[in-house]
Amino acid sequence: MAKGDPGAATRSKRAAPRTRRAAATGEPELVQLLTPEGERIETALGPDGTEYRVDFTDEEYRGLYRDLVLVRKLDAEATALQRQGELGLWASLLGQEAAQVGSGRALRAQDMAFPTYREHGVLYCRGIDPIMPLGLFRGVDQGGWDPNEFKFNMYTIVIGAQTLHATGYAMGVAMDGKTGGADGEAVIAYFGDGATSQGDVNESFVWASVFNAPLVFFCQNNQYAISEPLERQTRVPLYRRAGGFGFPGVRVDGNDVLASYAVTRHALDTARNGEGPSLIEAYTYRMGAHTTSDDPTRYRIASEVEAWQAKDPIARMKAFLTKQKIVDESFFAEVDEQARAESVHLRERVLTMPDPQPVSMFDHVYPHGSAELDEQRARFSQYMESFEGSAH
Ligand SMILES: Cc1ncc(C[n+]2csc(CCOP(=O)(O)OP(=O)(O)O)c2C)c(N)n1
Ligand SMILES: [Mg+2]
Repeated sequence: MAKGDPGAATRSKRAAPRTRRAAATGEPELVQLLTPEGERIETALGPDGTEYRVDFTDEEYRGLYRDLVLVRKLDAEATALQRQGELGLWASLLGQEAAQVGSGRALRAQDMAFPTYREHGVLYCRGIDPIMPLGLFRGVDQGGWDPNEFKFNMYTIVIGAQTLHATGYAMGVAMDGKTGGADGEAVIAYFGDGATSQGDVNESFVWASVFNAPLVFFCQNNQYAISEPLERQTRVPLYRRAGGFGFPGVRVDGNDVLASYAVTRHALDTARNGEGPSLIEAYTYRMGAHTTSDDPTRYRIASEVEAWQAKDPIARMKAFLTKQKIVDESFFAEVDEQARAESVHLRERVLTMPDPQPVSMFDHVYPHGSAELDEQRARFSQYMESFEGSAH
C-alpha cells in the first residue's frame, strides 16, 4: 500500500493492562469498548494494531444515552404512524442505534454523510428535524432537508448508489485541497451488508482507493438484506474485503456506541489527514422487520432475535451508567419523559402535514429551471385545470 500507516499515530508497543485484543472478545475480531453487561474496556486493538479508546466526560456519556433513547423512541413512533396508515412505509433502525449515534457523533461539522434510507439516527445527530424523513415516507415531499446546510445528503433507496456519489464527492474534496490537516474534510458513506454485493459498492472501493479519497465506508452489517442472510453475501468477514482493494478495514461491535464512535472518529481523522479511505463493518442486528412491508417471521427464528436482544445497545449503556454511578435515579425517568414528549410532538406535526400541490413536483428538478421543464409544467397545469368543477 502506497499510503502511510493510519494506525501509527495511536499505536503503542506495549498494551495497557485493560487493553483487549479485538480477536479475544467472543465475536471474531470485534473492536469493543463496552460489553453487553455494561463493563468498560479501556482500550481495544484493531486488526492492524490500531489502539481504540474514548475519553468522555460524564455529561457526554449521559448525552450519548439520551441520543440512543430518543432515536429509538422516534423510530418506534414512526412505525406506529405507518401501522395507522399515516406513512406509506417505514424502514426502522431498531437495534442499530449505537452504530448510528456512535458514528454520527464522531462526524465533525465539516464532514459530509451519504445515507441509505435507514440512517434516522445519523440524521438526528446532524441536527436535522426528525420530521423530515417522515415527509418522505408519507409521500408529501422528497425529504425536505438541505444536504449542503446539514452536510447530510438525501436518503437513497437504490442499494449502494450513494457510495458512488460519496466517492465522487470525496474525490472533489481532495481536489479542492480540503484534506491534509486536523481541520480537513472527510466523507462517510453508509450502506448495508447486502449492498456489498452490488457493483456500485465495489466500484466505489476501487475508485476511492486508487484516488486516495478522504472517505469512510460505513457498513452496518445487520445480518440481513430483507430476507437474505449474510452467508448469501460473503464467505469472509466483510471488513476483510478492504484489504483486497488496498485500504484498511475493521470490524466494530455495532451495538457498542463507544466503540462505534472511537473507530469512526479514527477513520474520519485518517481520511481528513489525507491518508485515504477505510472500511468499517459495524457488526449489529436488525431487531425489527426490514420495513413495515416485511414479515421477518417468514425467514428467521425467534431464538436468534432473543440472542441479539441480550446485546441491546441501550441496555448496555444503561448498565454502564448505573454501575459507574454516572447518573442519579431521576435521570432515566427524565430521558424517558423527554422521549415521550418529543414523539407526541412528532406525531402531532405529521398529522398536520399538508398534501402537496401535484404541480410542485417540477419545483426542485433543476436549481434554475429549464425551458423544457417550463413547458412540461404548463402542460401539466392545464391538464389539472381540466378537472376543475368535475367530481374528480
Ligand atoms: C439496486 C436495488 N436493488 C434492489 C433493491 C430492493 N431492496 C431494497 S432494500 C434491499 C436490501 C438491502 O439490504 P442491506 O444492504 O443489507 O441494507 P438493510 O436494508 O439491511 O439496511 C433490497 C434488495 C433496491 N432498492 N435497489
Ligand atoms: Mg442488511
